Amino acid sequence: MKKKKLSFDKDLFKRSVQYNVKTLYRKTMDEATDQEMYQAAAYAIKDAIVDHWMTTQKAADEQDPKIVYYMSMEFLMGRAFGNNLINLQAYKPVKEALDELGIDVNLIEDQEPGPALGNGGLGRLAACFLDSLSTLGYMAYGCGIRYKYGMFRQKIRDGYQVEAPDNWLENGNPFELRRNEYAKEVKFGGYVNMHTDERGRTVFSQEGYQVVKAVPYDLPVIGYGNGVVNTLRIWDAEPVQCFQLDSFDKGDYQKAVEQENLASQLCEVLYPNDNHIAGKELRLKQQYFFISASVQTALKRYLKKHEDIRKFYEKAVFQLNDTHPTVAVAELMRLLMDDYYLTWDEAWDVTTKTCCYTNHTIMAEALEKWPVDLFQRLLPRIYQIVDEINRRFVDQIMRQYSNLPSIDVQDKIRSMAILYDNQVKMAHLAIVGGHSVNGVARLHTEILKKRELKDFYEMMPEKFNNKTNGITQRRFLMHANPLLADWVTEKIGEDWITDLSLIGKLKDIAGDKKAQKEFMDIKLQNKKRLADYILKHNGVKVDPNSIFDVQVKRLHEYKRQFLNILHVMYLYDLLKAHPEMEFTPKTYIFGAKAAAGYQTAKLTIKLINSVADVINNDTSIKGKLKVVFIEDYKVSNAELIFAAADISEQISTASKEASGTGNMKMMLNGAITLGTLDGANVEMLEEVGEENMFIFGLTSEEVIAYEKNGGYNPADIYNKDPNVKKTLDRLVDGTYSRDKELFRPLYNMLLNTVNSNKADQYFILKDFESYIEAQRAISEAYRDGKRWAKMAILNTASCGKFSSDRTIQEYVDEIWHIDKLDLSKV
Ligand code: NBG
Repeated sequence: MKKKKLSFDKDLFKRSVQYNVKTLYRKTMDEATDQEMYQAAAYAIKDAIVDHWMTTQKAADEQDPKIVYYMSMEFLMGRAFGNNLINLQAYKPVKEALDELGIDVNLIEDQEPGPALGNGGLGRLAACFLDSLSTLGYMAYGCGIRYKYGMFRQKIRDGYQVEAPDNWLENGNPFELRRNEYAKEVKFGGYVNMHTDERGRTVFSQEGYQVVKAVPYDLPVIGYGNGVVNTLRIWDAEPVQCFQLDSFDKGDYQKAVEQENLASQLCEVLYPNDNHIAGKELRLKQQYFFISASVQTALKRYLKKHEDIRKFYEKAVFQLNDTHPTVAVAELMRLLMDDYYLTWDEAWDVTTKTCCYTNHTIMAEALEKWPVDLFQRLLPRIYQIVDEINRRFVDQIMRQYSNLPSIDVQDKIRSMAILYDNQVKMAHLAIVGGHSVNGVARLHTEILKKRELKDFYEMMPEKFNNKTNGITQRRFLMHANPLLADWVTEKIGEDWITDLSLIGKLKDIAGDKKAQKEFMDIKLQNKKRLADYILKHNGVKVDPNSIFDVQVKRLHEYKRQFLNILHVMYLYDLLKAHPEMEFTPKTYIFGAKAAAGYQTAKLTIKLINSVADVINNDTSIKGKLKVVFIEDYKVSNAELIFAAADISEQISTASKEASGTGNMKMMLNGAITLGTLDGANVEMLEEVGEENMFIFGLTSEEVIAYEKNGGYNPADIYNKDPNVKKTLDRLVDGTYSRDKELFRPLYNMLLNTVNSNKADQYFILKDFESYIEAQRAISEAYRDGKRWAKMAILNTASCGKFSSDRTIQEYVDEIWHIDKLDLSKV
């Protein structure tokens, strides 16, 4: 049976755009700029959204389902305009309407600065999850921060990364609603006063604090074709009240100024670190700020309908996206005890049944630990509670392991206590204070259980579970690659849009000659689209018939962009030495932002650009090899890149990449993965089969064994293999830089112990040979067009598991236990 589409009134939309241009800008259609036209169109779309939004709220009020609060410091939403149209099933009518008004929909879409309130995979995952929650019809709130400046804009100057502020709110955000009526107060600092009230209860109150007003802005999150609109609620900070100068004595005046300053700083900027914690005081303030406001809101909402706060967990679940929101555990305890007078045990029961924690990394530098004195000074009452949670937990460890020798018990305490070495360990608080701990791919979860969190797993195995990540096919196929999306629909019908497992049906036609030709034609068109973008932005001409070999993701040593560019250097030498060799033309495409203070990452960007400069300008190789670094990699250009990729580089040191999600986005678009057995690559291999993927390198067990036992010396490889030696020497012989010392730090990192880091701690040289071999295999496979087309189709066809709809349904079934809204009843 064909499902009914949502209705959309095209003529009303047209009138609305014209009206908006007039009332917002006092202009006629001819006079409006592109940006003004975008705003006018976006407001017209918002009108259509609001009705659905209200209906969803009404259904939620009547049906009173359990609500997911997805708490996250990051939501990397990307542009909303096109995505909203897709999920409203209004893309085509809007495109037609705009055409009729003489406006190009692509031009309009390009006017929107995508909200970049996230760094990379972690933030984008949160965005995909919201899309899936709405599409599956579950009631949810995303809870986050409305940073005034999101992820910085990257410029490349003379090959170096330069950061520019991302002033995404410059022209306002037509999709948001400011909800002053839901503002909350959040308190920092001061001290805790303890006294007994008239009913004999011990009451704790924070005194001498600074307070800021948290004001929520709501953004709609539209489900695909079902009329469900959830809310991303992001908080901004404002001063509590404008103070009157004359009514303040000197001390108050000082405090008032400080409060104002705090409010103006809090939400100023997103910390641009991925898989790395800077440990700044302001960051902890940000965390407590949005968590306190969100937890207060959730409790308020519950109490509108329910009396017994001890059953809060029946109607709410907090999913903590990594440790960043973990202070929610203590904040919920605080509110339940101090404001709602529950006993410790009652509050603890509610808290542990409400909170769940997702771990996203095993990288040591990403584990959040706060100095006790900072934590205590900033959050005195919260600290008391954490201290008590810790005391009780340490007791529990001692009881549970009372049969062990005391030295072993001490080991357990050292590895699991929440407070240890004068630090507050946020992951430990998240594990102890909730009932679920999940990793984001099977391998990652196993590593957590067997190694990183081994003692916790032994003590509380029931909490641990895996939820392999996924991505939304609405944005990453329908919106990113309309040609392929239409082709898939033509072949198997449109139900894959909400049930990606159906895409497996394409396997039947993977060997079909006509299907192969169509599929590769679409790929070629997408490669031409990207080639145009590259010509425009980089001034480099690339050949759409060459292999587009893509590595786009945050720049991090463990992700090993360095390995990739070293191989390009190796290939270039080879080609120069053997100009007549059989050579499959290749275009290596990079895109990556480096954290502003991450020197090695920044130098790697410079190296990529320097290599690109030399190779792209060497006419002797006849354009067979090109290297492109795409500036300012972000959700919007990512979509163009994914659609055009032939090869998807997922080459992290095995065991280090928790899951990866770019790998899934490129697989869905028919790229073939070149990867290590890491993160979700392992599960992708199971789905697509080893003949349709290029796997190389050490396994995670091998890496972990080397890390534990030593036994790897990169110098052995350097000395043994003349080709490797030659490639590495190029880093310091002036080939890629007049200043021979420029890339010396990278060279040293491979061969010498630097600071306390072992030489080549990410096993680049160890994996180099097998990487070269895999690259060679790719070139060979590409020469066989039929084989390649079949592999590419099979990748798209085997992507069914990697929809975030599947992931979310697993969270629902195994952790959240929530029911769907039924809009047909309102
Ligand atoms: C990242 C991992 C990725 C993973 C995403 C989403 C952090 C801390 N972790 O491998 O590095 O895909 O989280 O789970 O950003």
